[in-house]
Amino acid sequence: MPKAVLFDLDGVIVDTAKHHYIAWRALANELGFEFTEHDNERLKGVSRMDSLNILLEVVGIELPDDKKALLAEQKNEQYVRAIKQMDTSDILPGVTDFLHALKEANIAFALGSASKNAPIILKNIGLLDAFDAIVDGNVISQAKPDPEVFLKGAKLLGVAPKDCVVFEDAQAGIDAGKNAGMYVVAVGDPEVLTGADDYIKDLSAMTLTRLEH
Ligand code: G16
Ligand code: MG
Repeated sequence: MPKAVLFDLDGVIVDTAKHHYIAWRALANELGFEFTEHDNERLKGVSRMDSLNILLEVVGIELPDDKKALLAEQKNEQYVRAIKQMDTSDILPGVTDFLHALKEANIAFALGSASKNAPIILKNIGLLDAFDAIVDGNVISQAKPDPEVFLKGAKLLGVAPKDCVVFEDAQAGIDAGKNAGMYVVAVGDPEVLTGADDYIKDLSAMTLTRLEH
């Protein structure tokens, strides 16, 4: 049995991916470009500024750093307006039951998210105090696929990386978990996400028995 579990936030605990996409698409439209859901797949799990750089690469323009800082801020303002409306009904299927099962089995769990907005989201969905540790975009210096976010989580929980399981919905996050030497469960489509150890549609498919890999 693993000793700790590390959860990504967006796409695993809550579906904020759609709010990120709507805000990035609005920004692209304002710049005079389309931005499809297919293009958006590359932004999942990636930091805010890296996301903007990918978007600008996709639409084929270059901008100075000060302009990019303003655009990233503008996107974040729209995104924050959306997540301020979130509540417990936004928790994805299976999450609450699985967290309870982990608590009962005395398996520690932490958040490992690239988002600087993780605390607002967790507060709004009533899970701010549920996690034994929180590692988010405010405390990491290397974005996924760098393993920093998950290695920090394991360290805070006092558990060796090989005894940790990561739940991730983004390719960058799956790669980060594998780079950390952890067992990775992908939340999503095996045709889109590669390199994970197990695949589930959402956490309602997860049990403690299945965790025993
Ligand atoms: C999330 C999202 C990314 C987003 C990043 C930064 O990470 O998946 O799309 O760009 O956080 O978010 P923010 O702009 O709120 O700091 P994760 O790791 O929770 O999936
Ligand atoms: Mg995610």
